[in-house]
Amino acid sequence: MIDLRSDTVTRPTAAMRQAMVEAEVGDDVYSEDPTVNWLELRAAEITGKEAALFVPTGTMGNTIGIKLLTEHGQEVVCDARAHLMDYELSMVAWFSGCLVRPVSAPQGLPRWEHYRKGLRQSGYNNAPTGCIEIENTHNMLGGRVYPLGDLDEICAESRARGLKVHMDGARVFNAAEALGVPVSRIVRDTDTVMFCLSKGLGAPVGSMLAGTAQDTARARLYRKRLGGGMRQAGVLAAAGLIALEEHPAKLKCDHANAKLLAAAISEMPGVRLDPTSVETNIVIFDVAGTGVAPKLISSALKLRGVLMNSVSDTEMRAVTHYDVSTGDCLAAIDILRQVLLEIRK
Ligand code: TLP
Repeated sequence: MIDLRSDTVTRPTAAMRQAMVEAEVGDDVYSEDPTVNWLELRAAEITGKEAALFVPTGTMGNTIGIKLLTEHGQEVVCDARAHLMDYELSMVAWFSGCLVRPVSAPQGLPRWEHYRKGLRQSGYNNAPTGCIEIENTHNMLGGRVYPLGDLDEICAESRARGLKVHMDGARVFNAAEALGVPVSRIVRDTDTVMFCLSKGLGAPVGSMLAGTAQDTARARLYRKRLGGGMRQAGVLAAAGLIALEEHPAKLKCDHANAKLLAAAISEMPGVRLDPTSVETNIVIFDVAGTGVAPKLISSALKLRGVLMNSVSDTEMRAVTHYDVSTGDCLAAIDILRQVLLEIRK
């Protein structure tokens, strides 16, 4: 199977498995797991934040990040297609007691002028805005990367109004690779950032939440409350350390493979995709013009050994990662072309 459903599907490398076997461990609820402690230290250094916390999932990292930056009854402004909005089971409401206020930009990533429209002033009828959430790279907008200027403006304008900023940086290392800048530059002005070790970086499990030392200490309590106190988690952190230290260098190849896919897919009849919009490892394309539902295309592809998800009534998504080679992508292109030809008959 050529699995292009997500970069979450990567299997741990031999080096990761070896490091897991050899990991020194302790009880992380007592902060006594040396491998977790080292991973947290390195994540803080790499993001340029005071401290970081190892959490089981990106969803938990976002949930805690928003909780740290808001008070019950406030609003969180984010893009209408943010992961936080669509795929996190309303955790902002459930755990933080806040309403998500979606904003959208007619073309792509919302800039400050769009976020600004979602802000609410305190008053008799309005719940005040607590924080702004930015997803970088933006998954459902095809792995788009925030230009640094736009990011700086959002953070500066938010700060000027006393608003906090959380970044869902599940794939912020992909953004760093695309921009050619360190992750610390991208997240410089955010209050908290979550990034995933278990997406393009390839770890089997885990995400990091970074911020101030004080916020991170509170985050430890929220993690425990959510059932995320993981005890001898050093076996997981050992793989996470390899992901963090060694795998950012591999992302370049995933981006090249995504561009290869995008160039070919954009030429296929009935498909709408601007290949120049593909900046990282996610290719989202509209198949409405084929007259066939994405779910049917997905099923037909599966029968021929290619896994690719539909992400809306008209769109499909292909995600590259280190477990798909350039050869696999070329094969997937051929198979998709054939499937589209046959299915439209
Ligand atoms: N994204 C998954 C699915 O949930 C859609 C994927 O296959 O892309 N933020 C962003 C931007 C994400 O893309 C994801 C996962 C998360 C947060 C949540 O991470 P996990 O799955 O570790 O909770």
